[in-house]
Amino acid sequence: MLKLLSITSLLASLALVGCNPQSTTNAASSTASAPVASSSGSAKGDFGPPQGEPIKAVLTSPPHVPPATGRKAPAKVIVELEVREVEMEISEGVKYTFWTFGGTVPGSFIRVRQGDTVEFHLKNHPDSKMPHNIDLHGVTGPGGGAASSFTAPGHESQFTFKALNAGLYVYHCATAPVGMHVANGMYGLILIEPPEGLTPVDHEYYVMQGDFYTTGKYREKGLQPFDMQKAIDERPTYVLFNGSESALIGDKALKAKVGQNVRLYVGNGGPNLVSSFHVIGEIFDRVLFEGGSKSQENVQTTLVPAGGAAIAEFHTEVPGTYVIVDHSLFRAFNKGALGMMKVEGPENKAIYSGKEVDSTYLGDKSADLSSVATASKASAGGTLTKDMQIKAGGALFAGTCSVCHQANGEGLAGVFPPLAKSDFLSKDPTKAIAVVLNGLSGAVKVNGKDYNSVMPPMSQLTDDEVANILTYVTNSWGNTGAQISQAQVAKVRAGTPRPQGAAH
Ligand code: HEC
Ligand SMILES: [Cu+2]
Repeated sequence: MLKLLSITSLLASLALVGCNPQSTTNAASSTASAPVASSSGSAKGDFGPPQGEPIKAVLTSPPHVPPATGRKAPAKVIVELEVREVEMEISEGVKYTFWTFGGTVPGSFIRVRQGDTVEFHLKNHPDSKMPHNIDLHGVTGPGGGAASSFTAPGHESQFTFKALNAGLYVYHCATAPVGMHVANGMYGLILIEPPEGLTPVDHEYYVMQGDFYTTGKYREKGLQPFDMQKAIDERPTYVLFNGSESALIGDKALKAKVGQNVRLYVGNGGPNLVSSFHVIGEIFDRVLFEGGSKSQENVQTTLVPAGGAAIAEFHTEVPGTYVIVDHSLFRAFNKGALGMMKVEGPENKAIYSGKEVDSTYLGDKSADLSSVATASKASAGGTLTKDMQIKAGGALFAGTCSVCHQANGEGLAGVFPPLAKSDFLSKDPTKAIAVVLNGLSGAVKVNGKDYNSVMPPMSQLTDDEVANILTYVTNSWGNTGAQISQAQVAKVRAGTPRPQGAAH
């Protein structure tokens, strides 16, 4: 902590040295001569001592948000937050040991009013292995509470602060190594309502992005440990909303009806990446950017810095699935930064002609991937059957291959060759492994017809994913029925020289 502070002050003095001397003196003298009035700066949020009985804060798990405080006077608010280290699913069939504020990633949502006096209790569950603390960006004071809240397993600490500035603030653990505590999921949001409150809306939701670093590759099954080197290199395996690939997918999608107002409290825990937050098919009518008090209108994509937040509001006009992404798109489609909002209600053809186009953006996110996890588990336990492989492969094929080769395997005349009864495939099914891993280009003849196009490499797929997809393909649409194993795929992968960066 001390070390951190001294680095910060060193940086600050370096910055001053860099300034032109004239402006430095001016800045220094003006701060020195102007007395700090209670009506200026942060102190403007001090509305005097708390009134009435202390209130226990309602905390909610994502994607839910506590109700508006509805108060007109400052109160004493008691917040009790418990740190728990829990194993949870980060992706279908993939477990991760998260460190959490309140048992969820992101941590419990806290809502108070500007001028409130907050008595903060941080508990660390006795089963925890690590000490933790909390730095709330909404706190005025050293370390944002971190200095007063270092808490060993089985202990509790307490500090009090006055919420002087209104806004949406990130909180996070600041125990060394800080980056690791944050990467494990230790962040959340605290809303400090302005005194007049926020305009009522039909739905408020809590969505927070974070980047995660596992030793295994994306979607590699089993319990995955944290990878410190990947974190230092800023090469996340997952970029997620609300701590899991499926947090806002399918049944868990955010919901609204046509004609409603929706407010999203968007946070970014980082630890490394900045989010280009976007809802496909919506335009934010209003964004309180950076979680502050100023708003911008008609926004397509809003930047949410690591350790920052934004409040995004929009009105729903037409029904359908709206896909929530980090518009740094490889994160959305290859690292999990994708969620959904389902809007129900009558069509409005004057605004949009209708028809869902889910598959364009959703890929395998719209499929049920539980068969993939089942097959993977069986494979690890040595009980994998061909049937399990076919089921898992079918789910993956829908999201990975069907855009080109079509769901029925017929392809598209002159562009995408058929996989159904393909003589290329039936001659030697193992040749298809190399096609999937390395792609295919140049002239090929399939069932007597010429193709001269490009199939991109799909080396991002894991060995068992490729094995299952190909087993599905060879056992569908009247194909010959071969079974491809994970070991066969691994062998082809290892035996294929690939330029640096293309390989896995
Ligand atoms: C972006 C479109 C696209 C996607 C996605 C795609 N392919 Fe292909 N695939 C092609 C094209 C184009 C060719 C022919 C390449 C050429 O002309 O050289 C091809 C050729 C093939 C062939 C050899 C020819 C044949 O028809 O038997 C196989 C096998 C194959 N793809 C399997 C797959 C599998 C399995 C997946 C999913 C993991 C997949 N492809 C995903 C476009 C695609
Ligand atoms: Cu911690």
